[in-house]
Amino acid sequence: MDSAMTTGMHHHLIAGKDVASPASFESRNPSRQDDLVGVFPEATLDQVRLACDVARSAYAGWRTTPAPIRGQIIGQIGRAIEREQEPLSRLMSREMGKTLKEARGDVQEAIDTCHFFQSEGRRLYGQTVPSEMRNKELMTYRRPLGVVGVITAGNFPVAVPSWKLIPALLTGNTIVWKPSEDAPTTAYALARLFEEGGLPDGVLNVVFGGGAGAAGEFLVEMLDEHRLDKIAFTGSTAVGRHIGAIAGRNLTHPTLELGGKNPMIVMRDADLDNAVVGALWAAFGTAGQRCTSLGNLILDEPIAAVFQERFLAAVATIKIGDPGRFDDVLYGPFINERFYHAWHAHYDWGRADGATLAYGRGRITAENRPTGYRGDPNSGLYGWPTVWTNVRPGMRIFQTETFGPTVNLVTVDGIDEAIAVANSVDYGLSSAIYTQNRLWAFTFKENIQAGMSSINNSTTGAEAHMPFGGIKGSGNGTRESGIWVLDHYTYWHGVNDELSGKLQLAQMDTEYGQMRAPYRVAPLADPR
Ligand code: UN1
Repeated sequence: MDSAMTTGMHHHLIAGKDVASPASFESRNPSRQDDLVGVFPEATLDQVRLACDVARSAYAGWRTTPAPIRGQIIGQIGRAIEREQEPLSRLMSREMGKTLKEARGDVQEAIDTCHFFQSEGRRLYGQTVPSEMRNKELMTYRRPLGVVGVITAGNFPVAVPSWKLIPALLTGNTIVWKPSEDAPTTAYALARLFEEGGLPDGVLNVVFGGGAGAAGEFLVEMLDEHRLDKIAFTGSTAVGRHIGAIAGRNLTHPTLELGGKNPMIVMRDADLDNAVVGALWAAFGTAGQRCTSLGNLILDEPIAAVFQERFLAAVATIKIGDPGRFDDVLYGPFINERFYHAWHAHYDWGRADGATLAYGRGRITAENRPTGYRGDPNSGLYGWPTVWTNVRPGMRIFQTETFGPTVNLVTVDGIDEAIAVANSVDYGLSSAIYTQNRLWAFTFKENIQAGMSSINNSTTGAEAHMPFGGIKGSGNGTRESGIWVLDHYTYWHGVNDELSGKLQLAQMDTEYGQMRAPYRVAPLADPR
């Protein structure tokens, strides 16, 4: 990765050219505010509009490029990302604060997505369908939608954009992407690798800036101007509802990947060592800043006390700090101040709800630090791992996504109550159960309200070729990844080809009447 990608003033990428804006914003390392990672232009409404118009002009050429050729370009992008995996991962870890191990996984998810979709360019199957007429053929085709707006979050700055960009491009759409202002340098470097892969100018355009009142909101407005045919968004449920309403009034189908308050059930027969490790990772990995992070840990009564004891002992050993300096930390800083404040506010809710604060003391500072903290906590925003006990469904901390290092422990009696409690939130993204009992695992699978479930594993860690997405407040039912995502970047086009040289009327000029019925049904009595 050349150093120009990661230093100094960056530009929007529109029509294959660098475009500047009058205003700019900075991206800083959340572990060390004195480390300036990049300076980025703040897109104006006119620039977002221009990017959409450029994508529209590029659409005709891109949609008619043979799909296997588009697939080959996706393959080339994948190889470019693979070559740059290490510098890209380091850049990501520096810019948004996840550990290097996790950053490598994030980049790997994009590489996996490229591998998957490269060969999808040689499938993109349609169907041939028998006609009810002689000398007539029916067939179906997947067609691209047109210009797609993509808005992504900073917690997975490579994986989550790739889930959208790669299938959208493979199926022949052109794109305007507004990456998160929390990881713009990582996004810029990724976009340059997409360019290197051989995308024609204007097929992928990138505009930088904030969300509300800025580039993100401008991009959504492009639906009302009929400059976009679709929008794909990963972020909060509140913003997702707003985008969904605008998309809906324009009769477009948005992709909405929203929040979660993901449950994990630990049953009385579970392998507790395994469950403790799984819960610890699910709740505190990425500092709880995954949409798939564990929110509610639901414990079956006979093991609740012993599990709680072992879990709290494990929480006390968690190592936290700047992942750029210490490679053994479980998690680093908050990605941004907004996430920190939202998480900090949950301490008030927990107290007001009457839950018991079993572990955690807010922001980590030099004077207020857990033993596992390494380095200088004042250089960034770090949160104590936080554990609440005596939590009940209905409490605000039980119901609301916190997006930070905190988990609620809830005690239940048996599988039926466990599932009912797990389902009693307005989200339905991910879920997990620890049990050795196959019937309980089956009952969970059948009844849990979630788009994704794990049996004896974490709520996080979806693989790149499985359908990713949720139900209820976690989204609108769209899925990312694997073959399922194709339906969200294409529409089905049914074609009938009349070869008979004459007008044959469907349903009317068929041969049904000439066929002998296999049995006779008594005719209905004449009503007259
Ligand atoms: C997200 O937090 O938006 O399943 C995505 C996981 C990751 C993706 C999370 N593969 O946890």
